[in-house]
Amino acid sequence: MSAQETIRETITTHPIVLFMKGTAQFPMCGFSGRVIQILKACNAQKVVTINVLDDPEIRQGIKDYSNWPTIPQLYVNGEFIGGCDILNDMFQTGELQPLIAAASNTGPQPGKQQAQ
Ligand SMILES: N[C@@H](CCC(=O)N[C@@H](CS)C(=O)NCC(=O)O)C(=O)O
Repeated sequence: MSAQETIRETITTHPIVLFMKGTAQFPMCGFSGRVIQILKACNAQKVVTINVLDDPEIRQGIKDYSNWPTIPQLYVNGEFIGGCDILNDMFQTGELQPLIAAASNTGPQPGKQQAQ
């Protein structure tokens, strides 16, 4: 699977995906760490994080996919929302919270059987 296919599959399978440097537990960049803080403040659930430092093709591929030059990058329901500055602004204005709340309630529910 190409990097572009992997990215497309990941962001369409999971409602909230953050491409970042490091992990949620150990961010390796202040911008990525700030976005983790913002997502926690929004009480985001089911966040999938992708550490771009693990894979140079994903690191470049996500920039090509979104046509956005930097990491972190947040996707909600398959749509690129923004990087650290945009998310910070959206959080301050209160625009981000309902978006994250809605996405946190979408997708498969743990422990519940999917309809056949
Ligand atoms: N202003 C950016 C800050 C993020 C940023 O500047 N990221 C840099 C340094 S971590 C980056 O991704 N550089 C390209 C790279 O490392 O591949 C934002 O709002 O997200």
